Formats: sequence, C-alpha cells, structure tokens
Amino acid sequence: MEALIAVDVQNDFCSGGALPVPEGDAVVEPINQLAEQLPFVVATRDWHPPDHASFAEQGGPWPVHCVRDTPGAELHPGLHAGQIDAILDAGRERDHEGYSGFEHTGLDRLLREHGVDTVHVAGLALDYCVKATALDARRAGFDVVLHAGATRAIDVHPGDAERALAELRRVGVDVVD
Ligand code: VGL
Ligand code: ZN
Repeated sequence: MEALIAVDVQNDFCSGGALPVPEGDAVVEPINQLAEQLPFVVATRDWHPPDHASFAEQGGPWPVHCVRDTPGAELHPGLHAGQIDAILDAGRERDHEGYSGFEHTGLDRLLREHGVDTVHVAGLALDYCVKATALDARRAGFDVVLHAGATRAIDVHPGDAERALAELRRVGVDVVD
C-alpha cells in the first residue's frame, strides 16, 4: 500500500506568502498528478501558535509564518482538495520546531492503520520539512520515494537543496525526478 505525503503546500510558502519558497507554487500541479495516482493522500500543514519559538521576534530563525487559523496557513488553493484523505498539523507547540510531519501528529499511526509500507514525499520546503519528514519516514521503517521535481528548496545557504538530496539518498531514500 502506497501513500503520498504532500508536505506544507501552504500559502505562506508560496508567492505572496510570509516565507515564500522560490518557485514554491511550481509543486502544486505535480502534486495533484501524484495524488491522482496514489490511493491514500496525506497533506501536512505547518501550524504554529502566534508566539512560536521559530519566529524572529522570539529569537528564532524565521519570519512569522503559518500561524494557525490564518489565511497564510491554509493549503494552496490550487491543490485538489477532493484528493486529500487526511490533513495533519505539525509545529503546533511553542517550543518545538516541528519540521517533521511525523512529530506529534499521529502520522505514523495513520499510515500503519491504512496498511501503508511505501510513502511518496513531495512539497515544501525540500531542505526543511520535506527532508525531516522523509528522514523520519525512513526511521519509522517505510520505503520512501522523494519526488524531487515536486519539491522546492529555500536554499538559505546555497547548496542546501543538493545536500538535502545527498543526505536522503544516503539513508536509502529513492530520489526520483
Ligand atoms: C518550513 C521553515 C519554517 C517548511 C517550516 O515547511 O519546510 N520551513 N517552517
Ligand atoms: Zn514553520
């Protein structure tokens, strides 16, 4: 049984958002196509309290983004909502970064309940939440396929995207276009 995890395809990570990932919107159509082909689709959302520790005003590295229940935290309107079977929210606790979709979300349990053994991962951002989610999926024992063409990176430090892909390959993730 295979599943797609569409990571954090949210307004704030796309053009016009609070923490736009370069070309972030470009993941929407490839993800819709993957969702059409896969029997179980989970979308994760970055879902922070207004005083999340990752925000610059709290001493963290990021501008305020994906504050729970705000338009910036909504899934990109271009995603085909009818194809999404479950939405899980991460980063909900003030003092936890919560990059991984597996962290305090019940994702592992949800996948097992559905008999999933292979997870396909795509979304935003490759060098943060997509990487952390794919690594945790491997740690949890899933076979993992990373769809690089359906991701985009923030690339704060040039080369972060390439380093993320190398790290994923090293732990046995199947990186495909
Ligand atoms: C993410 C930075 C901060 C992500 C979330 O979804 O990759 N990146 N919060
Ligand atoms: Zn965040």
